[in-house]
Amino acid sequence: DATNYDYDLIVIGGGSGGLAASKEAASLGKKVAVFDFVQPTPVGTTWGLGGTCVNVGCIPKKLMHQAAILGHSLEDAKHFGWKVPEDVQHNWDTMKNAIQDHIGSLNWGYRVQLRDKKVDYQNAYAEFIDDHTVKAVNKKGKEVTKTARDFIVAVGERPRYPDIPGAKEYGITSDDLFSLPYCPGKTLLIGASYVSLECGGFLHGIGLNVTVMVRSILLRGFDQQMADKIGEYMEAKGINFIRQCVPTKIEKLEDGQPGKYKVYGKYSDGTEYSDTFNTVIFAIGRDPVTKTIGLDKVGVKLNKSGKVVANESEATNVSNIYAIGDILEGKLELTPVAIQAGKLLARRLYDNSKVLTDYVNVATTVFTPLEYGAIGYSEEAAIEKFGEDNVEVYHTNYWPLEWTVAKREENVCYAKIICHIPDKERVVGFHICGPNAGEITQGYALGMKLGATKKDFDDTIGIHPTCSEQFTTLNVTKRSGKMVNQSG
Ligand code: FAD
Ligand code: NA7
Repeated sequence: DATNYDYDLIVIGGGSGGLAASKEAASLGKKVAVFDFVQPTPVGTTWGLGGTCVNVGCIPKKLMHQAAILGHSLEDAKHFGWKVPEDVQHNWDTMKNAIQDHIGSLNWGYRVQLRDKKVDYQNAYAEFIDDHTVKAVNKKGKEVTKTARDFIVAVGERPRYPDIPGAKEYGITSDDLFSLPYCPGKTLLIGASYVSLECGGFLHGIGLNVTVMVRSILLRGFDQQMADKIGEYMEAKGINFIRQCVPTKIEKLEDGQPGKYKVYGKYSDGTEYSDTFNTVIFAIGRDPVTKTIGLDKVGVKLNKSGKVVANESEATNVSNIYAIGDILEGKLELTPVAIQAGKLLARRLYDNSKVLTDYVNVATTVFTPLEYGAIGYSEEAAIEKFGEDNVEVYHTNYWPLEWTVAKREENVCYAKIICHIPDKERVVGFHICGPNAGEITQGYALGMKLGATKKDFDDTIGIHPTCSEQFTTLNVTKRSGKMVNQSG
């Protein structure tokens, strides 16, 4: 109990995972504190309670994606009889302010929830002094020392900067983009992570000139056929891709020259690249912020990249210190994963639960202009795991009904499932490129969690006319080499 300590539980980090864990522990009658503090970005951006997802992740990015979709829908609308003015324009400030207002209401909501649940929230940066004590410093430099029996570390990650001249002075990251006080204009995104492609997608969708600089492949770790489809679609829509190229230097230009910054790069064949941009965004990966919080003092094991090494119960090698969310080694970096881990960990700690977070078959969606939803194995990972002969891939192109009258591209949208033949053709991978991919994929995630086979998919009667029904009628195997083009 907490008699010898200030709290039963101190949670470091008030993001997706930390808030879920602290609220659950408090609901179970424990005395809980959560420390959350946002270190400003190099250009000074900062934000409120709730972590990455709410402030600089999922929420603003999905809303900006929606802004881009609406623009696209205006084009479609003409074909459906709407008279749309020719000079439709987007206003960055209107969008940004509306989204920031919504985020502000979410920040406030989290504070209220913590207060209602009697969680002691402190807007202060915490670090370990020993395995039962943290020191926390607030914005004004005021320091407090607090003790607890248990600790959950949920400090998340922050964007990485390359080690090149001008990077931190002139570049920004997704941490700055969503609250940028001016329209970014002609923009270069560096990196081919989902963050880069999503931001590039919506910036282009609201009418900006966008370039993406790719070092090697798109979306490392994701199914590469799907990644290439996303890239082809973005390129066809007018986004520039600079491939096999890395940045080497950014310079600020004198007024009067086009753009504000000159970016230099080097292609893999050694030739030089340069162009001018109004905004340069690094999206080259994120690093866990675990190295400056005293974990070394208490002996919590980190791997080379600073991720916390923990077991299937999210327990670290120090018996009263746990870790959840993006900082966990080898786990998925997604908000619902962090929330589930936080909630279930609190129940195991304070309610005798034995239920572990199931990190398998978690569905995810990349909100690029052509959305991409996925569950389970990529095709290459399935082949590596089960062997090519044991894997059957069923696939089809499709043309959403809504796209026909709108005269959008045929045979761009694509659906495939990957089946493990010796296990009754159990579906081990699910992939879709097309509109509303997130909404479609979520439902099938339940099927896969319950162990659905190809036959189960076939036995399911579709909803007509939808895109999702493609999955109930898949009959062409990739192995057959048959055409999968469809019209209407
Ligand atoms: P965070 O939410 O990052 O919370 C950590 C908190 O701890 C932060 O508030 C941080 O400031 C604070 N902190 C750090 N150190 C200290 C300290 N020493 N003391 C006190 N406080 C500290 N996921 C999805 O599921 N869907 C999406 O669509 C999606 N889109 C994304 C888009 C972008 C651009 C990004 C960057 C991420 C996106 N994610 C998405 C990932 C998602 O945001 C993360 O997986 C999730 O926020 C992880 O939660 P967490 O609790 O581990 O960490
Ligand atoms: P990732 O997945 O780590 O991707 C980082 C991207 O940035 C990737 O395309 C890298 O190219 C690229 N990169 C990395 N360093 C550089 C430099 N120095 N210059 C240019 N390009 C660079 O990003 P996230 O951290 O956002 O993703 C986190 C998780 O989300 C990840 O586990 C995924 O499974 C899902 P590369 O491919 O290495 O050549």
